[in-house]
Amino acid sequence: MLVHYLENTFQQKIDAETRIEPKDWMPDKYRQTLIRQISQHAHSEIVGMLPEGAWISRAPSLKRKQILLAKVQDEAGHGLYLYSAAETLGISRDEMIAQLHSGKAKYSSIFNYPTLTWADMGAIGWLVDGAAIMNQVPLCRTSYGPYSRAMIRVCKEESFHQRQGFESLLVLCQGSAEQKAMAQDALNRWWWPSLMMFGPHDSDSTNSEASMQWKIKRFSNDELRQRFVDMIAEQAKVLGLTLPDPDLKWNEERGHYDFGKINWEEFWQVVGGNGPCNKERLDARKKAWEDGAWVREAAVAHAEKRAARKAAVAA
Ligand code: FAQ
Repeated sequence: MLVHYLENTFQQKIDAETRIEPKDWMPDKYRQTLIRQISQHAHSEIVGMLPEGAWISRAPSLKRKQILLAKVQDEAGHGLYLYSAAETLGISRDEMIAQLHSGKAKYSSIFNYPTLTWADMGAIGWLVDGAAIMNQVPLCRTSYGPYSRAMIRVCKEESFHQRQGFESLLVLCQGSAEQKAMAQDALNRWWWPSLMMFGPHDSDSTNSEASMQWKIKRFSNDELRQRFVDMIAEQAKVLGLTLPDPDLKWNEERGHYDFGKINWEEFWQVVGGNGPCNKERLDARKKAWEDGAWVREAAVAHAEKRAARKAAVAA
């Protein structure tokens, strides 16, 4: 009876667009769904540093190196805000990291693809950050307060990321024939995986119904994917590049671009741990965690020493 009352009051708050805050009552499934989504989002930001991080030492100029360094640092910051937001729901950072390392928690499929050329840095900014913004701007209005507030800053930074990616590709596209071919090759490899970032079709999306009712998600996976295709198809014209999809065609009646079939078999293989770089990415994260153990130990020892000193002064 009481639970029924609490659930009704909770849904009324959601319907009235009142943000849910950490100390408010919430259904356990709402809490668990948020922990799942926010922690997976945080893991994606941290694992997402790896494909671009590999190019910092090989950037073609000081300017490009500075931009890439700043972008990769931003992704680290996003991961940290998101881990903090998830912690307000009662899970510890250590538990989340353990779930990533054991394979229990997912991270975005996109980061399991290799970065083969410099043009991939442009393609990631334009397409991957572009898809991230399309999905994350509505999350600024998500129903859980700490998540929605974290997303406001994240989206501002992602928008700079997308612009730098587009500009970097534009420079390549206006360069030599070889540079333009390199940009086209990067687009060919990143296009379909970018569409997969939005998740399975709505009919196969197991979490969507509850997440939409709770206003964690404001738009469905397919709606956001369609908006992304419509945006990128126009931007590709400015670059003079061709999207690798023979079925891409403006549909006057729908007012949207039609596009070809996504290879869902590939998507589920990558999500299941069998993508081109899954093992490499997880190994890199585990090694970073182990190599950083002394820093965490030193920080705890320092905090303990300070607390002991303060207690001694007070005594
Ligand atoms: N990869 O029922 P749904 C970034 C899983 S950050 C792997 O539709 P949901 C920044 C899903 O977890 C990119 N797994 O799930 C950056 C679920 O499995 P589960 C990350 C995926 O949660 C840029 C199952 O499939 N962004 O790019 C994927 O309602 C550049 C069924 O799916 C976010 O995390 C996938 N692509 O909708 C960094 C945004 N898609 O958990 C560096 C927040 C689905 O039940 C460089 N997250 N799955 O075991 C979301 O908006 C949602 O979680 C979705 C998925 C839309 C991703």
